[in-house]
Amino acid sequence: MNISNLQKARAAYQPKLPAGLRGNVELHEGAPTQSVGDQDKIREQFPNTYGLPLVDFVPTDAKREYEAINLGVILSGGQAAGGHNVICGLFDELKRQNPNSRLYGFLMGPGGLVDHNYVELTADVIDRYRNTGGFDLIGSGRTKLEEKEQFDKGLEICRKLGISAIVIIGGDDSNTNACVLAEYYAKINAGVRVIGCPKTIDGDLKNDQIETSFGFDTACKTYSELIGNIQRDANSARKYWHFIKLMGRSASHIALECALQTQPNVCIISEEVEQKNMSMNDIVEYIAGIVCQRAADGMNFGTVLIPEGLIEFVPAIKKLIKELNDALSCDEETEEGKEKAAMLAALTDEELVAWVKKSLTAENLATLESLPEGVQRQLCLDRDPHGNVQVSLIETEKLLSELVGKKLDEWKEAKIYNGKFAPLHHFFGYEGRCAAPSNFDADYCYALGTSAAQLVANGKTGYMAIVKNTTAPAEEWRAGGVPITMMMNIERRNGKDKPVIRKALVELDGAPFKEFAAHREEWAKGVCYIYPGPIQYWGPAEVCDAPTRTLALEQA
Ligand code: FBP
Repeated sequence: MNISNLQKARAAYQPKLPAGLRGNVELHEGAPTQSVGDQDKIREQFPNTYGLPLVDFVPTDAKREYEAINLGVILSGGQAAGGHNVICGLFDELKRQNPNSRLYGFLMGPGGLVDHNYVELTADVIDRYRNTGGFDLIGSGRTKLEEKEQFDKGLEICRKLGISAIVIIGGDDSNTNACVLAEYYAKINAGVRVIGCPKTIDGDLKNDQIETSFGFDTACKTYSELIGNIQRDANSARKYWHFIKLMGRSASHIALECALQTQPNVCIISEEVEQKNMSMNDIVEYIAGIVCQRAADGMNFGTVLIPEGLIEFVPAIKKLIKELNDALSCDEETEEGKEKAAMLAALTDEELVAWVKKSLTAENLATLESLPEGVQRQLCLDRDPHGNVQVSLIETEKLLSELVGKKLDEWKEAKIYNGKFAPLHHFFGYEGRCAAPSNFDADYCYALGTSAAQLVANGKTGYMAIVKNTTAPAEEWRAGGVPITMMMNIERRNGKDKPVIRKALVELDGAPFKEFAAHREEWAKGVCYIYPGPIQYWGPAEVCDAPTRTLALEQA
């Protein structure tokens, strides 16, 4: 196998395990739990997995015999650095407990369970993926495990392979589905337990029990390195404004963390835009104002960080998108819906744009027409498989710089501004999802995998593996499990009330945002850039093992 020197050296890295996960452990159970909201409804839908206690693992000298078991593992959704280490942790702990245990990987996400595509993960395979980024060991996918038929198909393959537990590594939706699957298997006494693991670079799967989702640390450090490099370039050439969009489907945690790591001139936080009911024009004027002020101080350069999900948080655009989704949706289970789908399919792009515009309210039409033509067309024409507007395809970084450019032209005419504005655009997303995991993610993920194996060995189902106290040295981290129902509430999704894990958006009264808000004016005016440099794997702990600023501020 062709591997880089770094990968070779990194393969030998032994992730640091918390004391509470080394060797034999004892499980301590807390009091019964409640869901975070809608307790009666959640209890009703999860009679077998509701109200379970929180559990902690503590080291013990007591000897314990473990039965050999077969376990299946699934990677679900977007890639996040450290996924392979979760699997390595699972594998090592399973084999430590009983060398006759076996680990199967379902291929290309949850679909692998339903379609019976799997591979046995043996030591020689596992060893090639230790401390590596990516999900290529078994692949990932976005099939949603929601239907009874899927659960039954999954059970067939579990029975065939003698699998008595499945670990699903995914984000909030995948873990919600893991809980539904756990409940179903418990209800029919299938003898298959289901455990989840908190993954997503977006950082929005966190709460009182989950300090952070894995992958966030590595992704933010990778983007921050790139932003730092760009800032140094900007400060050297002094002639470009860099508009940088950062991944994160909905919440702005990544943009906020990168701002804290690099101190850019501007960073927009979607949750603040929504709370202040800001229009696109408000955002544009805010950025243009900073460009203008810096120009007056002789600095025709700077950096602007933009979260990927921004435009869905601009209240007027949110309204417009809702109306667009309703106007273009076709319920193909009804005759009427089928006719509508056929009628829309027969229209040319031009006709479809005209049809959409005619069906909008005056207010939403005005919002649509305030946007550049290319974006208008994207909003009217690009649909995902569910018929929804594909907001993530909109190049918000270009949209904003174009609107800022126009505003500056107006201000130039009005003699308010007299600078040069040369924008450049970047989108950092896929660059960071599969980077070689930072020490934090490598250690955290290995501990999560070990913890998941312990939950299985202790007969738990409907739990997510957790590791807490993560701002302390890894030795002092505490591992355990949280019942997934504890994190649920009822939300309206696609017109239906559904039990889901609550998504964590940026809290405007939280310490990370407050820290950013306290400094942004100073960062806007000056050159306060920080250049974090690349992730380091060897060296002083404050360089190699430091958690994200978000985690440090939240846990302070
Ligand atoms: P998960 O929530 O599944 O971890 O994925 C997050 C994410 O990386 C988002 O940041 C991004 O918007 C999206 O996935 C991109 O999806 P895709 O990989 O399908 O292009």
